[in-house]
Amino acid sequence: MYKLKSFANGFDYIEVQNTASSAKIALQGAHIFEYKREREEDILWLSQESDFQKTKAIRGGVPLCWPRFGSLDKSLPQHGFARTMLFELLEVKEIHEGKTQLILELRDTKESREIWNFSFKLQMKITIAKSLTMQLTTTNLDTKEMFLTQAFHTYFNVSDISDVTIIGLQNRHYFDALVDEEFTQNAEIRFTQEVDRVYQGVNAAVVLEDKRRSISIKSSGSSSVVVWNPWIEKCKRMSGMQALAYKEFVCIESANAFDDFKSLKAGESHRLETLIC
Ligand code: TA6
Repeated sequence: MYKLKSFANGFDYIEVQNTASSAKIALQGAHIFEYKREREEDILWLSQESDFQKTKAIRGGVPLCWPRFGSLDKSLPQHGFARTMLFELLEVKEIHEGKTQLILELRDTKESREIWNFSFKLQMKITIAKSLTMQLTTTNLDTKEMFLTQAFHTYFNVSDISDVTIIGLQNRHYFDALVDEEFTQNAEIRFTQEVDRVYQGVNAAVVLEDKRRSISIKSSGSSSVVVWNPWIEKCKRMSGMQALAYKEFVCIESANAFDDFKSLKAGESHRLETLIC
């Protein structure tokens, strides 16, 4: 079952409910801001200060970083513009009683071409079941080559950040954005300070171990993963976050970031896919 709904301010979203799970997806940014499995806490964290204002990115859920991850390209907003643009809902398919698939699409507009002069098609396919599958396919409809970095900037709900371990990134090289230096990850990741890292050469599932559950994040079309928690001081400076919000989430972001960028010739496509289960 699914319903098209709007908040009082006209912010449109789709509510999905099936026998295995439920979800809410904003048309703006094709932004999944709720995903729950039957009889479980929300898998995704959503800030209590999220006010669902048009053209303002939702804090939490799965913001789409596209056509850039990060802020290296000063001609574009941090993490690109897709997360604040209105996608078109093309299709909702109830595959079976426990699996619902949605397809949303964004095409270039006069506004987008003013800040990023490309014709493109961006399609987000979301499968809501006892697992969550996200497929983001970029097609270069322009005549010139397209440089692309991107990420599913997923905020995972955790019992308490100090109870969290991230497994599967051992021995991977990473860029530490806090000190602009490269390191190698030795042990499993625990949190005792701000962490903002881009891991490269990732080709296996990453596991989020929390006190109450274990979540696997497996990607294809990607070999980079971003791990972020703002910790105490940065959290106080973050927009749309309460001061203690850092305790409640960790971002594990399947990406094409930094060295894992993609370059699409005219007519070429690339799909970034992530399975969360
Ligand atoms: O993915 C980590 C990061 O790049 C952090 O440096 C922090 O800026 C975070 O994204 C949130 O960015 P946003 O633009 O959503 O406030």
